[in-house]
Amino acid sequence: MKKKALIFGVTGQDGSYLSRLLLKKGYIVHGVKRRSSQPNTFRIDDIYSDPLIKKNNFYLHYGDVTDSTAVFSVIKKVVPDEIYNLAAQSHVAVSFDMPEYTTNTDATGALRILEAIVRIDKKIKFYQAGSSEMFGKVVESPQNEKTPFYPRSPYGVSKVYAHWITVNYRESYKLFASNGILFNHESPLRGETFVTKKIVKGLFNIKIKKQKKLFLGNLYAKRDWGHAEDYVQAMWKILQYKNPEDFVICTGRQYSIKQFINLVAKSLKIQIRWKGKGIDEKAFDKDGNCIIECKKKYLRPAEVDTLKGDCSKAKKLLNWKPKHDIKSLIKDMLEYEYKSNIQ
Ligand code: NAP
Ligand code: F7E
Repeated sequence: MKKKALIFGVTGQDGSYLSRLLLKKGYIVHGVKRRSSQPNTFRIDDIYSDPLIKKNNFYLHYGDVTDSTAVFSVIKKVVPDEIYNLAAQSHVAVSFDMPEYTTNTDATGALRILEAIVRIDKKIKFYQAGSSEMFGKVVESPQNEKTPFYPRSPYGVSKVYAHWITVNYRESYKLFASNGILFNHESPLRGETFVTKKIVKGLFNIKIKKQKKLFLGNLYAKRDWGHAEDYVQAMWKILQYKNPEDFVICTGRQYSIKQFINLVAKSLKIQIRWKGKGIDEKAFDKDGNCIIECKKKYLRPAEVDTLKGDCSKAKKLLNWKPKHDIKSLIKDMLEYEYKSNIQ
């Protein structure tokens, strides 16, 4: 019998990579998408036309994790072997503007799914998409599964709730419920308002003279950036492990936003010169045109200054390690921009 997976958040970056991975592994994949006034399935539309993917293995259902009835109904209808909860208002800056909605989706959303599992079938395995944002104002470096949480945003706080409610349901009801604590992971399919995609797309457009300038916020935050393709492998491995446990997934390398910009500019053969300090720092091209400027509106009320993970546990117990590094991530993201622009 083929395994059945149900993905909440199927239309997002990770949802699309995970769908493809599970279909390749022979799963029947069900995904939950939200109703929107325009189609929001651009990241998964090609799955239907992929000749390597057999028909009748991929199904979409309407739903929303803020709606208990919808959550319960879809789980009751599909009764999957595995549920991946990737659904989230995932933008940290937006979570300061919409704290209540973020909590309802990112924190209580996980609870709604767990409650439905308890009532429908306790054998359903559950993956919760945890985040390095839970470490926030880090108390040690690098961060591992034992590092205490210190979230710095409504998003981070919501993810901490989702983490602990997952642990609590695992311990209370003996569910196979696991948390992946994933550090930033990017791809060509990353949402356009996240910093890596904004930089790659912005500098590419500047190179081809489609755009004059890129506006950013804090250039000195450091992140441990991986590739989504590697990280969805880890999600799957976490649910195949013999016990339900929590795992940090990361690369163990960190770069600042400014270093990331410099790497992308180098790949595009744009020579840049930095001038000024703080919010007045700017980047100029070789002709003296200002191509990057900082704007206060992109600064956050509280920032996560530095994140760097230690995934020794995942390496040892899951035999997982990232295939991509920062250079191959940037290469992949730039190739996508190139292909999108020559079509
Ligand atoms: P993403 O691209 O923003 O995708 C989020 C998905 O959740 C989308 O399909 C979105 O639907 C859906 N969604 C939002 N609100 C929902 C709701 N109320 N009910 C049902 N679905 C809802 O995020 P991602 O980068 O793929 O990340 C996947 C998960 O991992 C998220 O939970 C995120 O918080 C977490 N995470 C991400 C990273 C990272 O670096 N990417 C790191 C750690 C953890 P629409 O398409 O309709 O908006
Ligand atoms: O910001 C700085 C910003 O929005 C990274 C989500 O997937 O990863 C992601 O959260 C850094 C921050 O990602 C801009 O201040 C500068 O320090 O790309 P980001 P994030 O906040 O780290 C975690 C692990 C998740 O779980 C989240 O769901 O870049 N930054 N200038 C900027 N950030 C943005 N977005 N836009 C700027 O213009």
